[in-house]
Amino acid sequence: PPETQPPETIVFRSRLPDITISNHLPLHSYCFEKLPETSDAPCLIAATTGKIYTFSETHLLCRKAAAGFSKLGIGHGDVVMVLLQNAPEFVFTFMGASMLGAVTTTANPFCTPADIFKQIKASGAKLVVTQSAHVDKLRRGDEGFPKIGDGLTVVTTDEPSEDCMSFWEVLDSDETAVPDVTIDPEDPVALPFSSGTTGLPKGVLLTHKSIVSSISQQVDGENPNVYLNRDDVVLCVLPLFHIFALNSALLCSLRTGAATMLMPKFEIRTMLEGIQRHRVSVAAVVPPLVLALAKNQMIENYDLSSMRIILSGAAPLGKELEDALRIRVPRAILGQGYGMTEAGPVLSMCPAFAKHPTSVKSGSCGIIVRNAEMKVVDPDTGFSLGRNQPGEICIRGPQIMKGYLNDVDATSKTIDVDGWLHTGDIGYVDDDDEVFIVDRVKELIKYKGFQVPPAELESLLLSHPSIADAAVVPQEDEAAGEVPVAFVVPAKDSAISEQAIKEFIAKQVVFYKRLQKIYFVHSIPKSAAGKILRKELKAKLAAASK
Ligand code: 4UU
Repeated sequence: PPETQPPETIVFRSRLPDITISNHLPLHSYCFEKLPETSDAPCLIAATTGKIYTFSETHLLCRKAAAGFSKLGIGHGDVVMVLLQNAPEFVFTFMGASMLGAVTTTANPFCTPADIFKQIKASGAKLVVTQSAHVDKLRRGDEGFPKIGDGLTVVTTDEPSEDCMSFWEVLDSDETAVPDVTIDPEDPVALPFSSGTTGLPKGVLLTHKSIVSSISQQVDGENPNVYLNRDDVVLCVLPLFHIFALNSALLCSLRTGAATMLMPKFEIRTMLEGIQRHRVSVAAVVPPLVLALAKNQMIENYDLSSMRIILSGAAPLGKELEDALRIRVPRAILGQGYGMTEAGPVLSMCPAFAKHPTSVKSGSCGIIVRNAEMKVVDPDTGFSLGRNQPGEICIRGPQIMKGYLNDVDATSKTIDVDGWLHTGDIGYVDDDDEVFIVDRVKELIKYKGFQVPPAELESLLLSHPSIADAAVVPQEDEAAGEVPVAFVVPAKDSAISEQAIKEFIAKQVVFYKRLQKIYFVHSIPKSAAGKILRKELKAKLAAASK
């Protein structure tokens, strides 16, 4: 027998009691369950046009989208890609696909054609909903890329370009013609891409059950962790292609009868005007947005008295920033949520947002969601740790992903045999069941909350003939939180410059993945197994900045 028996697993749970979760329902039925009562209430507010859709109008347009997609051959198990900035059509597509038992894969419309190509291929998407400005990215003619009109249908929400269809044509369908489909709670409904703890972006299979569970953990029950109601207007300026806005802003609002104000991009003046005009009461933000709100003088000229909840997530929120915003918007409760795409996404949420709020410490990511279990393990031994001891955070519950698409290996490295999902985040649970994140052991870099997978940049760097070896790590940055920087070993006799490398990468990636700095070195530190020792490189950066 081994000398040291693994200690018993120490399980942490929510400070709030468990609830009943209706996760037998398909996502659209669950979200529109209270439709009879919410019918005439505003559901979607398109900030750019000022157009408002009520719940019944939204539901009708989702059904029309479903009927239209069905005519285009989309059915149970098929994949639809949305390549859109925040707009009502995003919602109609996502919910319409759900009604057919189809799956929506979301992508950033500003991604490069190569990124989009990879995602279409990996997900097997048959239909793309986008704007005409992005259609050229889908016309690459690469080997193996489906052609528009031949294996790939493209629908545009504005003027349709040649060989594309207009979204209004799709909506010009008979809503009663939506086919009757049987949806299993275990069927996937959303397929966001995430690099997880290591490697390249992978499709994350989120089922009806997982998303319904996650929404429910946030907003259902006698004392919801996040109390949203029909009087609320929720700011949705973060992109819906990322799980934070999709789940916590849009879907939680649909479920509770709150209105969602959709903004296609972040622009401080438009955002402040929108908050004032539509009396926004709840905002989902990332730390760089907190920074913009806290530091911009313009905020003084607007009436933000309607704001009651500001939920920050997707990256760590510094204490100074937290305090600075509290002074600016004193009446609103500022708190954090902690999420990860693979985790469904929410692991913990600020209890001060609850119907019966309880206090929360500064820097805390809130309390563990209800109906879930959390454990903290020593990253070296895997042994379970007690309170106040930092280790890798693991989560288990009905909300976590089913797995990565077509990647059994990556799935089994992330979700262990006992069903625990390993986050790659280092944190601890304190005496009051509050979660604190202190570090990240996974490779992932977060630029303003956006995912930057180092493996992707490393493989691009290695494709350059003048580069012998390379490693990409995060460097701390005041405005972005983290920026990607590279350690590069030039090839023998090469005199490649920092500028040349930066440009080489910049032309191949979306803006937030651009390398901000190159450090030339003689070798990259690696383990015996050949893994890059990122910790050493990060320590080098930290030492240099002192
Ligand atoms: C420190 O970022 C997200 C999801 C965030 C989210 C979702 C719903 C937040 C609140 C909410 O209500 O997903 P990903 O997959 O893009 O990135 C996941 C990683 C985490 O593993 C962690 O490293 O982003 C980091 N992260 C945070 N770090 C997420 N939230 C936090 C946080 N503090 N509050």
